[in-house]
Amino acid sequence: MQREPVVVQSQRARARSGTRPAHLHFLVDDQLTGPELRGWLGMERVTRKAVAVILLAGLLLGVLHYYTLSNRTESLGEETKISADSSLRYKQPSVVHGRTDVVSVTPWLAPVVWEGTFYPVLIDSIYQRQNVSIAATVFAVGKYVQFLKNFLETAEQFFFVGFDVHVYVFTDQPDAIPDVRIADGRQLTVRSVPSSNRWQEISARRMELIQALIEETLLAHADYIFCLDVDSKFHGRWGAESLSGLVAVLHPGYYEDGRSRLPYERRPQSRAYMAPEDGDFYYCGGAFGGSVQEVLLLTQTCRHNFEADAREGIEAAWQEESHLNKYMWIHKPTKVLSPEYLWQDFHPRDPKMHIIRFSGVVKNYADIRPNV
Ligand code: UD2
Repeated sequence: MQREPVVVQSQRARARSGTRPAHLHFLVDDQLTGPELRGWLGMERVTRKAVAVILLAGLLLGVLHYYTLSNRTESLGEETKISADSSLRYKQPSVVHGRTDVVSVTPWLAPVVWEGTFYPVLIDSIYQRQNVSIAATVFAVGKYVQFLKNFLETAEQFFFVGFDVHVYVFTDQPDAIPDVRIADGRQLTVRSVPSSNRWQEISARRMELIQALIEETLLAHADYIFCLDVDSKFHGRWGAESLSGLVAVLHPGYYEDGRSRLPYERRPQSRAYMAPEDGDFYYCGGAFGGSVQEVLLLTQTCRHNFEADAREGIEAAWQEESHLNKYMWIHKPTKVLSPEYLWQDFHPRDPKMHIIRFSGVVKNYADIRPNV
């Protein structure tokens, strides 16, 4: 009897066409004999093995995936337990009620920090979980050492209480540093700096010395830094609500003024020049900060521009404060602190300041500065 034509393609033909007829099984079972059939039966065995291996691998992957997911859910459960800690039981926040007498966000969406815009316990717990360390610099050169005791004692009471804080005092009189009790977890380091017969130079050189401190030490040992005037004292909490990448403080003398009244450097020859149509706010040189990386960039730039100006015989109206304001105009601060964070004692109290956290003491410039 003539054999029925075999409908099955040869292996080579299949490889070429890349297809396999759907009815192949029937044809192989019913009609193939000899080497072709053995070949196909061999192939079938290989195919079955391959399918079994794929199924097994799929099963293993499924089991693995299941365990990974359940582990992740368990660790999320742990986090949920932590966030339910009693330190996080606080009044429900509202998005429709809040302070209406002040603005609490800039046009570039950086928070402006005022009393009543944050929950201290909540914000502290967020940063405490990150184990952040905070450095603070303060300069006490010449007669300004007299302000150190008050500054350091009140910092112990109000500045980042409960955090890892390291205060760096820069002075030309290391022996005159007052003996102040420092709490556990806090440190104080004294660094010697040269004196100067010009207060402008003492004030402005802070940028260079802070830059060196960050490069030599802080990049490896601190997360955030605040640079503060020594002729000041703390009166209220200054804590984790002030932390951010680049932090500027609104100057207490100009926060309600229009651009034309802000004491920016107005001479185009200076690198601190601000045109009449430039400027957001006027920030003070007596308090600024942020992450050590951001403050490093700020100090490098301000120092470079101050020194380049000096080589061309120009000193900006308010020395490094003018350069700081130019910097903050170009690189917007990521958080702005209200004048609660640097008030001046000679100003009458403004009812918008629900609290004064830090303020400059009244001083007689003629008595304490090396020059007028
Ligand atoms: C403003 C700024 C200040 C700085 C200055 C312009 C505020 C509140 N203050 O303050 O930061 O930008 O304008 O340069 O924004 N110092 C000494 N010994 C001296 C002189 C100064 O240690 O003989 C240090 C000290 O830490 C002092 C700081 O430099 O706090 C600023 O000097 P200032 O307080 O005399 O400057 P002032 O009041 O004009």
